[in-house]
Amino acid sequence: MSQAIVGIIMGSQSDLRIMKEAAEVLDDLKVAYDLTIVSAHRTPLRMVDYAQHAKAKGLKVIIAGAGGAAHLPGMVASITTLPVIGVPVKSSNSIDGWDSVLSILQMPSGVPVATVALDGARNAGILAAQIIATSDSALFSRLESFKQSLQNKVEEAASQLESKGWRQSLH
Ligand code: RP5
Repeated sequence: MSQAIVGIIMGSQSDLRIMKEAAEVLDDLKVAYDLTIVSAHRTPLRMVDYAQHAKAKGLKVIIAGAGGAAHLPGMVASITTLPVIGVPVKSSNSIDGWDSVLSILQMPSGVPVATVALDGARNAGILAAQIIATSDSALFSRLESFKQSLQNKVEEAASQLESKGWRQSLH
């Protein structure tokens, strides 16, 4: 396994069902990552330690997911200069998900967190890969193939729909 360049962290084990989607897409794109639990509220000193040492251990991007009062991405971004992608998770302590979206999204000027959609861990993984691909041409090519596959799927579905008609396409 090569050196991790993306760090995936989450506030609780209960976030893994969502956050695993970032890991899965990074596996597909052959981007090395490490993944662990770091809680802003329950292990604040572990969070500080993680953020302070992230660059030195070789990470280039951090993906941080949390639910409810989701302070992890913003607090990590306040400590490190690495880009941080925040994933709002709809969790057991969420009111409706907006609480975690707004906790991560509404950062003060000077401390950005690139916030993806509610439970949008897959997009966080893709965005992390895109950031790294700006200086990795092989990864850039893999991402171009990935984008092409998205286009192909829609075009195949459209031509099937057009040839079979919408009633048949429901089955
Ligand atoms: C947040 O509280 C975590 O990120 C998780 O989404 C939520 C619930 O945590 P658990 O009570 O399931 O550990 O800090």
